[in-house]
Amino acid sequence: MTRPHILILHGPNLNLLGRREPEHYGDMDLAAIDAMLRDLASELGVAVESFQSNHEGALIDRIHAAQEAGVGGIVINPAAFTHTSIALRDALLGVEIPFVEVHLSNVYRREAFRHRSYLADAAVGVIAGFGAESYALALRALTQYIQREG
Ligand code: CA2
Repeated sequence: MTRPHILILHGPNLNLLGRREPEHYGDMDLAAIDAMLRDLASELGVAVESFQSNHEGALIDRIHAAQEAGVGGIVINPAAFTHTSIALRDALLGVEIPFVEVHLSNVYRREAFRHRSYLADAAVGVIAGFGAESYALALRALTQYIQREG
């Protein structure tokens, strides 16, 4: 059996991680998070690929390409698009790939506009507030979900 393939998507401004706002987002930069996820993926027996974009359309194109490539699951931190993007929601629903929504910060302890997600009710689950560990928890949980459901 081939290893399940999981796509990690990072939304806008996450390329700035590690440089500012460590009180919300921790001090790891995106390259370190992706490296941590690659190590975890080999432990879990899955393949991961990461992609970051500041552009809504580029993230949507990547989601469409994931379907063509037979990706089995998506871990996505949609960043600010969480709170604004019906287009991202439609893309994720359109490809029918199970996904987990991830946030570094606990968005429910922050401004009210961060409490609304256009994706959460369509996700397998949501993990928020554990910094970089949120991604690791999501990858573990999604791997188990795919193994169980697939
Ligand atoms: O907590 C999260 O992971 C967020 O998705 C991060 C988004 C924010 O808009 C969401 O409400 C919650 C912001 C990502 C921006 O990251 C930065 C990192 C360093 C410096 C500036 C921005």
